[in-house]
Amino acid sequence: SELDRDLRIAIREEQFVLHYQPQLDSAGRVTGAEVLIRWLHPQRGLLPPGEFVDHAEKSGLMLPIGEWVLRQTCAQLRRWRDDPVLGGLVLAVNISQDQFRQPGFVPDVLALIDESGIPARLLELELTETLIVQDMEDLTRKMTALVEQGVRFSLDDFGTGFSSLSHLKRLPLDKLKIDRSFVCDVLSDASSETIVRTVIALGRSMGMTVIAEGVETEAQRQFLADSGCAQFQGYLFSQPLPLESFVDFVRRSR
Ligand code: G
Ligand code: G
Ligand code: MN
Ligand code: NA
Repeated sequence: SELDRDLRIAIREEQFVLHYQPQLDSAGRVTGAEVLIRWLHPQRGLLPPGEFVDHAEKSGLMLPIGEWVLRQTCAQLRRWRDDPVLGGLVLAVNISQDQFRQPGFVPDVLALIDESGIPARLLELELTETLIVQDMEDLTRKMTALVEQGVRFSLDDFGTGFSSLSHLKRLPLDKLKIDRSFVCDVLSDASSETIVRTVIALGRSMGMTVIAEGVETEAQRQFLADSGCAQFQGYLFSQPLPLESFVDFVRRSR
């Protein structure tokens, strides 16, 4: 298809850019960002992932794209390494199922970290529930190999899939991301409120950091903070930003 052909060109010519959505702690300090890809299409302009990620996953093209994202992220962490303000920021990268299931995933990630000379603890990999409910054996082995080197894992969109408590217990996860569908009506829907409180308590009791996604109002942030949520991400603070704007945002927040 046309999209397929254009994506292959995009990969070859590196027509992608990364945007960074700030993540903040309860004191309002930026702890890092989620890295989100956009396609700078020569005719159609800046395209969000919704326009191409599904297609790229179906046609296998998310593998080279995902590798590019990881490489760029490590390069960015390297550029910030010695900066007193930017040097400690954690960058979280979305990992697609196919990408994680590649036999070479672990050595590839470790090689990227090694080549770029960054502390592995600054790289966070976001996995989805769909990914973690399959082949626990392979999953645990790969995650453990990376965690032993310092890489961190978060579970994205938590609460929307079918992961169970035994998954959470067995996997070396550092962070739970409460899905924004619960956050958006946490103050208006009793069951969302219960889910949010329960997820926060669960994560904390298992030693995980809990982050709320899609925080749009101060009232939501306050409720989440009062319930013990440690980190926040959403339009209340910032949309995903181009690099320079993200750096400005971090410097202003200090
Ligand atoms: O950028 P936006 O806020 O529209 O992101 C939509 C979704 O696209 C995200 O929730 C995420 O799942 C997906 N996405 C964004 N960047 C990447 C990426 O680099 N790799 C993968 N696999 N998915 C991404
Ligand atoms: O990986 P994930 O699908 O969670 O990616 C985050 C997506 O959520 C991105 O598309 C981002 O633009 C979007 N997003 C981030 N913050 C908010 C928010 O506060 N409200 C809404 N509606 N969407 C958000
Ligand atoms: Mn994500
Ligand atoms: Na999400």
